[in-house]
Amino acid sequence: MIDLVGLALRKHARVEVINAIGNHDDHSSVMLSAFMEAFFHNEPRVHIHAAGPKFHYITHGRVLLGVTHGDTVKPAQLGGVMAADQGEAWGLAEHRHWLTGHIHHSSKLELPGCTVESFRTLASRDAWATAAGYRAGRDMVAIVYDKGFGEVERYRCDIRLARSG
Ligand SMILES: [Mn+2]
Repeated sequence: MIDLVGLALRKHARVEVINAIGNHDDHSSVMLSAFMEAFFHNEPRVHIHAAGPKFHYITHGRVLLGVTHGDTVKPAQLGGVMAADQGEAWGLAEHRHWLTGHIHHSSKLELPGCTVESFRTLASRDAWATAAGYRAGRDMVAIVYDKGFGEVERYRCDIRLARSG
């Protein structure tokens, strides 16, 4: 994580980090954020979001992003959660997106006013997931949002590419 933030700082003026608590890391996400906050406490360009809240929001021009793991709220409810939590930002935004994990496969739901997208994981399947028939691929995604036009670019890094260093 330190290396990732260091790489991002070479390219960007400001870096925000969200370690969204999932259903398997109630404490390690909080610890990771506390450690990163301490590590970067002399770097004003880095903002580590407090790990406690279950829902995180970032406003970027007319873009409003919501981040949550996805284990506590059904995707169809997330539009209302964003509107309730971020009423003013919701009104000013034109592009509203939830970024979630939890189900470990790609999906995208278009709700009135926002989309809810889930992403794959880099982690390998455990015995339970294998036995349950889950076979989703492993990758990570970088998305570029224009302040006015919303998503303009998207990059996908396959697990094999990530490993090849
Ligand atoms: Mn999960």
